[in-house]
Amino acid sequence: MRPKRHFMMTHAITADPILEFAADVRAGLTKPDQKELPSKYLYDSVGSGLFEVISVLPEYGLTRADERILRTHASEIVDRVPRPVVVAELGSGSGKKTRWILEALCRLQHTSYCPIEISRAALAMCARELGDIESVSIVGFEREYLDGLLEVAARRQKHQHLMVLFLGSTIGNFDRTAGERFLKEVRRILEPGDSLLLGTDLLKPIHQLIRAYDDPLGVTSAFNLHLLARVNRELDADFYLSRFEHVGFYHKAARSVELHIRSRDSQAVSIPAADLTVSFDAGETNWTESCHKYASEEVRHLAKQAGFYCNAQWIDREWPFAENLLIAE
Ligand code: AVI
Repeated sequence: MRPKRHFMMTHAITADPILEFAADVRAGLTKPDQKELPSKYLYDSVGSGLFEVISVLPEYGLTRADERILRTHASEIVDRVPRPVVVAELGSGSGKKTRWILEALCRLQHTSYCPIEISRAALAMCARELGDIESVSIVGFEREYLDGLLEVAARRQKHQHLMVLFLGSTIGNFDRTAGERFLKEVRRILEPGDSLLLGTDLLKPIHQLIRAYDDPLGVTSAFNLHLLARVNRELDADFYLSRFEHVGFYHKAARSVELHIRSRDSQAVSIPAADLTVSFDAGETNWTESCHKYASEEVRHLAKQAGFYCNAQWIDREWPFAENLLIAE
């Protein structure tokens, strides 16, 4: 007999996404010092597909390390979490990695799982991926992270704890100050005893980091440059992709890999839907994403600053990556 699937989705009422995209592109490309295109726009269906490919590249060990820890330690992780518990995941993606946690938890209790995502397609994929787990009900929230989390927290019953999953080192795409601020916001929504399972990519040799973000096959380059193709498609712009190139370099002071798109020559690009013509000097770059790397003790300190204590840390041996179980104080 086919397992019964429980899936619901709540939609957000948002402003016109194209107008928002145009405003963000205009604001980013008119910055006086460093032009930028916000990294959140990398993750449309093309970008998310390319990121799935990045995550299986031999040079990019982050996702496999994350999965290895969750697969190996899921029972131990859920044993440490106060129950009964509702699970909320910030940026679930396809939901593949979450299976281990949900299966371990569903052996102990019926589990409500609430993926929070701005992408409706990712929520649907996540429901398909995880809907066959016995004793799970899935309610997807098409929301920004904190808005979605507020809603999940408001809906839980008095006796239920919350376990928040923030996997895959997405925290690393915030700069350190913004990351700490974000964790504090998450903590403010939680009650003492609630938990946060936080994935963080750890510091490693620079040559290894550079290869992970500038792979020889050029998938990360395609992932980065596709943002220009998206601006062309959605905002009627005329970026010639071959006149730009992907750059990934290590920023020592920030302890992050920075992704930029560099103009190969001096040129002007018109973006009618953003009411903008923008000039690039030869060699000038657009900053698109930063990927911060942490030391394991730094994560414990960060947790403390944000109002959590670090109950346990699991570190992968092959690819330095930590899964951190933080409990709200
Ligand atoms: C989504 N995030 C955790 C990835 C990272 O490694 O910071 C994004 C990425 N960008 C290029 N490659 C991977």
